[in-house]
Amino acid sequence: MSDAASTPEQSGPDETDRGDAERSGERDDGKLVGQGVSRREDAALLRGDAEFTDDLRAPGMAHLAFVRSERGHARVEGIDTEAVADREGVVAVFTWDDVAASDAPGVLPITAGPLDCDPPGHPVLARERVRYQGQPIAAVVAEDRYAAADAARAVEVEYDPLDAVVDPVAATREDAPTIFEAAPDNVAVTTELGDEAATDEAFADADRVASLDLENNRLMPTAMEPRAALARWSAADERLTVELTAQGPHSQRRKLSHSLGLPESDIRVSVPRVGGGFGHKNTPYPGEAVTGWAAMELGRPVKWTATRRGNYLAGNHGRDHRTSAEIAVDDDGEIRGIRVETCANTGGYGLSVGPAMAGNYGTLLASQYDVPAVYCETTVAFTNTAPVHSYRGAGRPEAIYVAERLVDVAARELGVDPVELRRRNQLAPDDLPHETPVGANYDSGDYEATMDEALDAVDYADRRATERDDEGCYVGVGVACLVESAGFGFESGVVRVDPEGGVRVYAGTHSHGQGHETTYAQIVADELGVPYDDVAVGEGDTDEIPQGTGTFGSRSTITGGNAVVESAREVRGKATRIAAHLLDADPEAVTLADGTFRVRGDSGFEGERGDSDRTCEFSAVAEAAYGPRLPDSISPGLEATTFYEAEGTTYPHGTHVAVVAVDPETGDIEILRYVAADDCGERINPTIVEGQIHGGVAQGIGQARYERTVYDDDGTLVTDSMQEYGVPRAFHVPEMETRATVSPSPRNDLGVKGIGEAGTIGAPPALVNAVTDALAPLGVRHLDMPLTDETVWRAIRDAEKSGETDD
Ligand code: MCN
Repeated sequence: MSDAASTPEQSGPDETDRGDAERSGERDDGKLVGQGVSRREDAALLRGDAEFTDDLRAPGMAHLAFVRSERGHARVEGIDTEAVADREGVVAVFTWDDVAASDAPGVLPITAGPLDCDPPGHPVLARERVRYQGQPIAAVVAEDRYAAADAARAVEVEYDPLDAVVDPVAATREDAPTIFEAAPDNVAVTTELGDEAATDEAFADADRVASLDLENNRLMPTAMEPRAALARWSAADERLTVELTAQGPHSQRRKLSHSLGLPESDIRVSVPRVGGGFGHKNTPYPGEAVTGWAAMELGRPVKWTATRRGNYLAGNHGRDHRTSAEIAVDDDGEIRGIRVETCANTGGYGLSVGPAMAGNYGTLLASQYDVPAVYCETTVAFTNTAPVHSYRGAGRPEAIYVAERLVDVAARELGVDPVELRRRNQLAPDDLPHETPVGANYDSGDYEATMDEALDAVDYADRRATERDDEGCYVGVGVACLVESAGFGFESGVVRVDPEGGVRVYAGTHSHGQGHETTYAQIVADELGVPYDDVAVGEGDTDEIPQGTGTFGSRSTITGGNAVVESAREVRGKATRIAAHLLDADPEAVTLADGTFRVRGDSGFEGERGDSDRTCEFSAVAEAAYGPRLPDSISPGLEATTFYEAEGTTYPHGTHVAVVAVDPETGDIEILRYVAADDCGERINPTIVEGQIHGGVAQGIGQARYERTVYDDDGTLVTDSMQEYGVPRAFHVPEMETRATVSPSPRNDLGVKGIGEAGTIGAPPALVNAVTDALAPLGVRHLDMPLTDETVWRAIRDAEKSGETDD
């Protein structure tokens, strides 16, 4: 099989009688990699034994609560802390003046590349001005969390309100209030990708142009566990330890170091179990920095846990794009070009979002197609809303939504089937690797074969033939093809064997629900030739792990997985040399399987497996590695550290198909079928891969159907609780089926690509394409997400009314 070839595997309701192994497409080569091994982390989670940050306690611990801005944009004229400072149980009340009087810079770093302006960073407590509702103004530390919360509520803040702007397009208009003096037009940065002149030419030459204005709705990440930190200062060691909930301990340590003015070596960050991150725990926040700073100031442990409202107000939000997009096509269906102009909201201080999002965003606008000319201009605007940063997909769902909606609209205008238009333009396996006009370089895959997997599963042709079901509901089928990028940056992987033969694996990534403890153990057990149960996996402690980048962008398996496999290979090589020494054999003749070294057939006696009777256990080799009997040529110890960087980005792909029935009376959408066919290269654990797709699709359904973040014109968050914000519940998520093709990536040894974000990328365009397909007979061309019952009902009513008028 060539690198680009694909092998279909399938699972789903119609496969349940085929047994678990076959159902999840497992390999049958005796290796753990490829098996749907049950997640070892789940037992503790299910029993309630797992420890999250808020479960941690420290002797003498005090509790911190924030006084948050109730205004979207205002000057802070005064903070009256006197009334609460003497309250029983209150230990201290801090404002920016206290931070400024200390050695700490107290400002969160700007983490991304160049902006078009140079605004100040995000102060950990407000300096004179607040730029979004929820921005921390003061911190109250008390003996218990209730006293802290009550006192924080009692602190009086005097504001001088300023005009606010919450919409990114409005923020760039001349009459908009200025948020940072350094950016008078509120533009953080504009980016361009692709060749504008070549794209204009392609549009001029094309037979037709279809255009679409759309909004990618703002989302509020809703991890079960809100953000939290416990900080301890050791006066003896002059060292700060911060336990917190995050996606990458080392990047958190770096950011704490910047804002607290402490060298990284004086900070230990340790991340216990994390109850979901979804991208929003990968960025620095005032909460963690102030908790660390307060622990240093007070010389006692301080804990802070965000409330749900605090998390919604001041945690990063996601998406929030306004886009005008065009696609140029010839009458025979050939796509000639894509032109996109996007205004992205970066909120009050979301300084790292713009360039990062434009990077993940513009580069994927060609989706799976051979598009000769693509041009994308992105304007990133400051507004008086919470910072906007990465949320599962981080630019990729926004890009694929634009591309896949455009293809559907073009198909409608050409009068061709949307699948046929996709087929006509999809890149073939032989076209790969392929560099797109916007700088992506796709590695491998058979896009059409993966699409056919999904289409076959829903009997596409039959579905297309049905316009209304027996109850009069409009039936629609939506197809979304996706390609995404995964595998950025370096990662560290350590494999350490203790003198008794136990294997401990460390990586700089951090699982917050993805199951690395299981999948890294599968990889290392295979590579070392030791039992799976002998391999333990640790992530999350900067004192244990040399350096790391973290878990985001579906990068961990590609970077962390390949880092640990390289270390395991090195350890195995050394262990084999030690075994050869113990067995008095040539290392070339020594094999390792199931934790036992054997000398291959030179002793006269051949065992059943063709091996000799000269054996030694892995544990004996481990003991010898730390003992006195090693020859001079072998150094003591049995461990290896790898800093791995992939040869290039990988590009997972897939096709998601939704079949829906829309009730014309209520606007309700029933998802009749949802099929996700994805290709993430070699799968380490097909069951975990399937779980990742399920979770992502559930979140994608949330975006497409329910989640709408609403600010009023003053910058007050209206949807500040789960009563107002439509997080999907279990009964909103339909049964879904997964199919898989396997096109190994040629860009890393394991042949893997990422899978953590495919669901959030595929689901929104599949669902919106399905609903607009269902309502096409009424003349509905496009609807912005979320497609709530009301949105759909109004669209049907409006269409019916204009139909009546036309008649
Ligand atoms: N995997 C595999 N074979 C592959 C690819 C992945 O078996 N070819 C497995 C991995 O070994 C890992 C899991 O699937 O156990 C996800 O791997 P990967 O795609 O490498 O993604 P990451 O581990 O880097 O996770 C990041 C990704 C992102 S960006 C978000 S956001 C996200 C997500 O994963 N947030 C999550 N999945 C989440 N799942 C849970 N439960 N909670 C979150 O917050």
